[in-house]
Amino acid sequence: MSRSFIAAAAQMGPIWRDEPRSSAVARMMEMMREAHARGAELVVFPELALTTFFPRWLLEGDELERWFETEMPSAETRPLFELSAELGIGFHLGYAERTPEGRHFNTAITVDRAGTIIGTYRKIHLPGHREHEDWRPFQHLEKRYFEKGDLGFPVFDGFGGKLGMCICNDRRWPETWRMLGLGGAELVLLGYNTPLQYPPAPEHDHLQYFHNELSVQAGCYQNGLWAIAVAKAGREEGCDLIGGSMIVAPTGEILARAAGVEDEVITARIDLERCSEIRRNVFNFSQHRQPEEYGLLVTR
Ligand code: CDV
Repeated sequence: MSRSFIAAAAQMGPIWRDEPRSSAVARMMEMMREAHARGAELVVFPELALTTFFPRWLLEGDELERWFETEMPSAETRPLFELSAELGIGFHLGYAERTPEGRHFNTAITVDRAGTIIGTYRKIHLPGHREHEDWRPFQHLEKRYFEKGDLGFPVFDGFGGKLGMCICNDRRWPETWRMLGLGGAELVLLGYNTPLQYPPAPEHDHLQYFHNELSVQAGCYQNGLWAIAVAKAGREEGCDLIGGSMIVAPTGEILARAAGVEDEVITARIDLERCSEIRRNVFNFSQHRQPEEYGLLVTR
């Protein structure tokens, strides 16, 4: 496959609490068709793209378990895999995973143009809190509902290059990007659900879009790689989520950006050869990196 191809970010507007997975999948299939019609060979969907962002509520037992997928593809998601294979367009998707052993992860997969899963990632930086906190306008119980990912930051072959993934809060951590950059990733795929309100520090609410761009642009530039960052956006069950989905070049430039907070497809041409513009120059790791000076990064 050519190392230069068109890719799409498929931002999703809100998913309601009682919206069936089949409805979310139908919305994704419509955007997959649009991305394909616009020449895309890869389309990226958000974090936890099949359901509403359920960690905003304290849930127990079956009320909680019903948000998790026990197989992928499942009866409800298989149509997306079939359309991918029919159109010859790959995709990336986030979902809540329950393993056969009963472990729970916030997971993302990448699927190639034949509809086959080629990469799996489980979220490592889980934000929020473990116990219900009354003072919050909404909960963020990712630390309660998910285990820390146990797959590291895998880099795998796909779309003519090396791919990596991360999920939402991971994008704020330089360590995520550096691990992927050191692993050789040329394109990072990621989804997010980022509330416009951050209740522990409301003085930063007006910076939510800025911090999103700052994190992704810095990650791309400092590691000489591409990223496709995709939101679930809009007012979901009374909670406002930022949009701002974007496709970012290794220079840190945003080449495409979503305009609204609804379902929206944006596209850009990704040329993986362009990673070397940065990697052969200012961030030539083998020439300029000084790992012997970075001990604190892993000892504390
Ligand atoms: N889904 C997330 O990981 N959201 C976090 C919020 C809670 C700060 C984020 O980093 O966007």
